[in-house]
Amino acid sequence: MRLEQVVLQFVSLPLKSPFETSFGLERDKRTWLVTVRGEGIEGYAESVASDAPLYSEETSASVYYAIRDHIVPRLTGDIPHPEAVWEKLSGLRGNRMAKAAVEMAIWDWFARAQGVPLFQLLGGQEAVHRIPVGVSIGIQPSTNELVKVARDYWSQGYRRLKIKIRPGWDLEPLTAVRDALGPEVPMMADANSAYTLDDISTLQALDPLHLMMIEQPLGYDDYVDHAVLARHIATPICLDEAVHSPADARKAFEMGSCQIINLKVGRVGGYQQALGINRFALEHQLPLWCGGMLETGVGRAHNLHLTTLAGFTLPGDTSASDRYFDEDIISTPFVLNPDGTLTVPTGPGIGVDVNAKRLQSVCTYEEVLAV
Ligand code: OSB
Ligand code: MG
Repeated sequence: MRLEQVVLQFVSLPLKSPFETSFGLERDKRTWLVTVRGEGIEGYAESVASDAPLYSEETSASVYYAIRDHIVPRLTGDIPHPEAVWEKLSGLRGNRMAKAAVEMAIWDWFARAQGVPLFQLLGGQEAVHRIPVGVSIGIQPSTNELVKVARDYWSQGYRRLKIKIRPGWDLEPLTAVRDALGPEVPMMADANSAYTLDDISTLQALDPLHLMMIEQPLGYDDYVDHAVLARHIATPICLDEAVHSPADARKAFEMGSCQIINLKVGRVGGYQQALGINRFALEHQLPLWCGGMLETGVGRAHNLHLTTLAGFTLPGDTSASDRYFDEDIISTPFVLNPDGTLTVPTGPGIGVDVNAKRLQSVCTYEEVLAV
């Protein structure tokens, strides 16, 4: 199959409430929606890069230039299968979020052309129609507010609560949620690299809370200190922003830097790379779960298809559309089933469609690139 055009649309979609992490505060989901076109079919995906290089080095601006100047010019010629895209882009270093946005849209395009749901093309488990999901709770103005928010999500049916932490917002708020909701509630914390080895005693103090894991406590590019920390705390360590590839997953696992990986397909360069990490995880009984980047319904649909793979054994961050937005950009927003799951769409490709009118009202810039 051949591609003819790649359309970049910048979307600024207001979040229902600001999302605060140790690295910053986001009020809107700002992303590139990528549409690939060819042979009369379109495919869709979105970038997970933010405007500022706070979570990752990549930004909305770097994603734009990487796609326009380096990725699209390499998409000429036959694309026999979406797995071939990674190879076409292999000369380009880094820029994995930019590569992912295009590669994922091509998987959707290809699956739609075949008339099959994306999870089938990915080799996902046919029997998995409902994905158990949790919710990621940003830093709140007060502990009381956090307990209120946590209680509300838990009563909605979410399967586990992830609470963002940073120095000064850790033991006290986590203990308050544990005390309010009880010992059975699956809870975890995400530090987004806010700590160093000087904080070992603070992190040890979290052990009695029996968290499922602590996500990315130390440096965003570090494996050595995480391996040291792992020997000093009982809480399992999960890596997020430090893992970019199957090779990274192997190194982090072999060094003992993590016992769990948060896999975001948009972070690691797309499905070809995500499938490689999934294979490694299965071979080594390394638990995976699907993270999120506050995606619109398009990225959310991709995440659900990814989570049908056998390596995903823990509830992920793919919450319902109404946890993020008053009005999503897809026609049928994702709703939380009473059993704390989201349903994987079964139509061709990612199985969701963009609401053109809604998209138009939140799209601030558009550019059509010829392949
Ligand atoms: O570290 O997982 C993270 C959102 C933006 C950037 C980084 C992270 C997150 C989340 C939100 O935790 C997960 C979601 O609900 O999409
Ligand atoms: Mg994280």
